[in-house]
Amino acid sequence: MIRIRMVAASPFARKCRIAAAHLGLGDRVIFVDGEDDPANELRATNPLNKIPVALLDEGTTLFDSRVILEYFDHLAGGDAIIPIDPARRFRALTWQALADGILDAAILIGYEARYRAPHERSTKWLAMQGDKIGRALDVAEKRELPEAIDVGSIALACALGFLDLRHGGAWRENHPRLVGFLDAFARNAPAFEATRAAR
Ligand SMILES: N[C@@H](CCC(=O)N[C@@H](CS)C(=O)NCC(=O)O)C(=O)O
Repeated sequence: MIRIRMVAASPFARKCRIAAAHLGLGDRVIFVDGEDDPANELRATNPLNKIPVALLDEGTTLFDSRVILEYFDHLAGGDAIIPIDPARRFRALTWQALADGILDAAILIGYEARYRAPHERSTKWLAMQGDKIGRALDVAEKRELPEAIDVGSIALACALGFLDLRHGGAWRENHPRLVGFLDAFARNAPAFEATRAAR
């Protein structure tokens, strides 16, 4: 059994939860919430102390979410959420990189508030992170959006879902095509709604 450390609100863990459900790996993967890993023993198997981290039966540790998704694709026989066809493959991987970049910036904005006292916070640095998100969303809005369920669409859906959860969904106003993408993704991948965090 593969054990994966997560918390409900983690968008990177959500990528893994959606992928596992979509690929029918539910009987091979257990997602362990923070409450069930109070001493962070599972989390500490990643020296970066980040989640998600996966612990395989034989003790092998896998991180980060991109590697875990690639492992799931391998378990599913390949060409499942990471296309083999080069054009589709590198398009999907680039969508994933863009979406993960949105998430990295969004999470750093949250950490600024969580880990720095008000007098230590840098508006310049926060603006820099916000600009990354804004530019990435504007570029995504103009591109041909992913239709299949793959690492690209899963990551993009999780990024937009996280902006809804932690950034008030402001992205929706000026990005109608991305709103359409997310609605379609939620219809096609029921695990998206099933993994929606309450807070
Ligand atoms: N590149 C990593 C990012 C993972 C990540 O940033 N996870 C956050 C939670 S959503 C975390 O563990 N942050 C704790 C930290 O940065 O120390 C991935 O794709 O899994």
